[in-house]
Amino acid sequence: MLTLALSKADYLNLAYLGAAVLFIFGLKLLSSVKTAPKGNMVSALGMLVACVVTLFYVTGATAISLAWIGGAMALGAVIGLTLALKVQMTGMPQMVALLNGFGGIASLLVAIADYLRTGAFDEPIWRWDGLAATGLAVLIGGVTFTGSLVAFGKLQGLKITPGRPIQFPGQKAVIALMILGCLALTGVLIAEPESAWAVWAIVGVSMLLGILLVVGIGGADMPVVISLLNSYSGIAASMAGFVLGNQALIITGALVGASGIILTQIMCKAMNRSLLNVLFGGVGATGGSPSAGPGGGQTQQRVRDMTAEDVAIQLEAAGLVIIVPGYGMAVAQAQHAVAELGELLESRGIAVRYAIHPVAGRMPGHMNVLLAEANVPYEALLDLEQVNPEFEQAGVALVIGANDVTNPAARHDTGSPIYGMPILDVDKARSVVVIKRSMRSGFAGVENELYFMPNCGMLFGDAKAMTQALVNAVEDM
Ligand code: TAP
Repeated sequence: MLTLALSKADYLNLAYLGAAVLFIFGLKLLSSVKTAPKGNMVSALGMLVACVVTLFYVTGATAISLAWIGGAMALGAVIGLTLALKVQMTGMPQMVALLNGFGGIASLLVAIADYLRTGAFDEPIWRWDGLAATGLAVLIGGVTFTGSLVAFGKLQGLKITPGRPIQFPGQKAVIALMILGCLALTGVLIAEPESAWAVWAIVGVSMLLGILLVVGIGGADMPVVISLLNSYSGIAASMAGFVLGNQALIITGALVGASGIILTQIMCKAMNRSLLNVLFGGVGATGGSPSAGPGGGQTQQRVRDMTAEDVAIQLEAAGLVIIVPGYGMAVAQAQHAVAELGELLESRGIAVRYAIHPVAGRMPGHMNVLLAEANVPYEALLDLEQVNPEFEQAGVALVIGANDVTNPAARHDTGSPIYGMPILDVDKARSVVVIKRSMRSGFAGVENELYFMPNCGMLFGDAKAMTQALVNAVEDM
C-alpha cells in the first residue's frame, strides 16, 4: 500500500502553494470592476494563510518571537488601517506610493538583517546565490524606497519635490553607471562575503539612484512611475524571498513584479511614453509651456464666460453631448449631479456619452469608479479610442473638472511636458463648455490652449454646484 508521509516542510510548501493559488485567483477577479472587491478578499485570505503558517512553522512560534512579531504586526495594522480609512480617493496615488516605498525598505532591511545574522556566526556559511539575492534586494529595495518618497512628494505637491522634471546633461549615463556600480558591488560581495562595506555602499548608491530616477520624470507622468515602483517593490520582495529561502515571498513578489510591469506597459501606452525612457528617468522634459498662475494665469488672451442658462440652450440643441469628467469632478464629488444631468438630457432625446481618459483623475479607473457609484450605465462610458472619433458629431463636449487630458498642446507643442500624451479630442466638437473654478492649470502645471479656442466657453464655478445649476436650467426650459 502506498503511504504518503509528509514532512513539516511539505506541509509548509503546500500551504504556500494554496496561498499562491489564492493570489492568482484574486488577481484574476481584480481584472473586472464587478468582481474586484471579491478579488481583494480572496487575495487577503491568501496573505492571511501565508502569514499564519510562516508565523507558526518558520519562526518556531516561541513566546518571545510571537510577542515581537505580533507587536510589530499590531502596530503596522493600526497605522495601515488609520491611513486607509482616512485617505481620500483623490489621495490614493500618494498612499500607493508610500506603500510601495515601505515594501521596498522592508525588503532592504530583511536582506541586510539576514546578511548581518549570517555574518555573526562563528563560521558563517555563505552561499553565492544568497549573496547575489542580498545585493539585488538592497539595490531594488533602496531604489523603490527613495523613488517612492520622491513620487509621493510630487503627487502631494511638496515644494521640495517640484512637479517639473529635473534633468541634467549626462543624467542617463550617470544612472547607468550607478546601476553597473551596484552590480559590481554585488560581485564583490559574492567574491568576498565578509565585505560588509559593499552592502552599505549599495544602500547609499541605490537610495541616490531612486531619487535620480524619479526627479527626472514630470508630474503628469507619475501614474506610470507609481506602477513601475509597484513592480520594483514586488521584485525586491521576491529577492528577499530568495535571501530567506521563503517560497511564499518569492511567489508573491514575482506576482506583484509581473502585474506591476504589465500595468506600467499599459500606462505607457495610454500616455504614449516609451518604457525605456521611464526606466531611465527621463520623460516629460524640455521646460514646458508657461503655467497659469493661481487664480488668474499669466496669459493675456481672453476666454469666453458663459452662464448656466447659455449652456442649457446649447445642450438642448445638441443631438449628442459628450461629458468629459476629470479630477475636478472627483474633488467636488459631482458624480451624482453629473449622472442626474445625463439622465435628464437622455429623457429629452439627447444622446449622452461619457469620455474616459485612462489617466483622468488621480488613479487608474478613477472616473469609472465614481460614475459607477452614481449608477451611470457602463455602456455609456467610452474609452479614448472609442470616443475620439465621436467628438466631430457632438453638439457639445461638456468638460467637468478635466484639464490636462483635454489640452491640444499635447499634439503639437514639443516644449510641453504633456507633449505626445494622447488626449480627448474635445476641441473637435461643435461647442466645448468647460466647468472649472478659475484659470488655474491642471496637474501638469501647464496652461490649456483649449480655453482660448473660438468654440470654447467657460462656466466658472465648483463642478457640483455648476452641474446642479445646469440641471435646474435644463429643467426650466
Ligand atoms: P487635471 O489636469 O489635474 O485638472 C483638474 C482641474 O480640475 C483643474 O484644472 C482644476 O481647475 C479643476 N478643479 C479642481 N477642483 C475643482 C472643483 N471643485 N470644481 C471644478 N473644477 C475643479 O485633471 P485631469 O484632466 O483629470 O488630468 C489628470 C492629471 O493627473 C494628468 O496630468 C495625469 O497624468 C495626472 N495623474 C493621473 C493619475 C491617474 S493614474 N489617473 C495619477 C497621478 C497623476 P480649478 O482649480 O480652476 O478649478
